[in-house]
Amino acid sequence: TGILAGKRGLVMGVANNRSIAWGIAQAARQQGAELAFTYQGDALKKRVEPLAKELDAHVVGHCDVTDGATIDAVFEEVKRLWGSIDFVIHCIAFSDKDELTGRYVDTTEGNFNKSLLISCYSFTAIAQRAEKLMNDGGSLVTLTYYGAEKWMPHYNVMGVAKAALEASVRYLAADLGPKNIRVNAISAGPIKTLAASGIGDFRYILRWNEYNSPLRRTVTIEEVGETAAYLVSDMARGMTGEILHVDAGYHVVG
Ligand code: 0WD
Repeated sequence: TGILAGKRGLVMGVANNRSIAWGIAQAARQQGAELAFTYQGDALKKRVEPLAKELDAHVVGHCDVTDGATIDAVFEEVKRLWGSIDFVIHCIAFSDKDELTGRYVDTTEGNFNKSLLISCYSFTAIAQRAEKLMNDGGSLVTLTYYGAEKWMPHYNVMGVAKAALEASVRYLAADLGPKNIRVNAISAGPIKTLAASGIGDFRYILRWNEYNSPLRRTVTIEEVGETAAYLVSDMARGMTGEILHVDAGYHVVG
């Protein structure tokens, strides 16, 4: 039972039990979904396997989105396992830590390309593979941040990557809509995760959000997770190309 009963989904980007992807996986499982996880490299494999077990989820292999062959392999495995798929959750981003502080203007070409490849293009690369396994419609969700819309201290090239990611949500939604594949993003408020700890002054940003958001607090991975579960469910069947803020309302004041 649950709003995702009978649905099968791939969750990409679990690094540990603080990951937003983990919050989404828990909520999706609670709502009845059957899940599969990818991991990035052997170090994360050891973390992801026990987490997958907790949710009776499959582990469908190593995926480094900078290597298209590993994306192909993972979707081949999903095809072998299930034949088709109902949703994919993309929780993947990267920038060199040294450039998540100081000025955007100092971004190097190398880190710009790598950040855009991993944080933006990978969602399109995944959509290409997912489309082939979504004969009956489906749903794709990615994670973005308010730094795509407004300047934020230290977010730098990630803000530019997220702006491109949000634009790609709209283009993918238009391309895949005729196949009843919905494409949406959640713009999450700041949450202390591994990736976030690389951002300069992150604790200050958390505190600032606590003081200034309408709900006077930050959000949890459980809250982001439950919104994602709703987005990939049939309850959200009329929504695509949307950027949904789960940020305690910060976007109305910031
Ligand atoms: O405040 C936050 N934490 C927010 C995060 C606010 C709003 C949005 N987000 C976004 C992030 O930008 C990201 O897109 O949510 C998504 C998930 O991030 P997270 O849960 O905050 O961070 P984390 O638990 O670190 O997961 C991100 C994972 C990587 O972890 P690490 O920390 O090891 O880089 O992205 C994956 C990896 O598992 N990842 C990759 N996966 C495949 N191929 C790659 C890659 N090349 N690079 C990173």
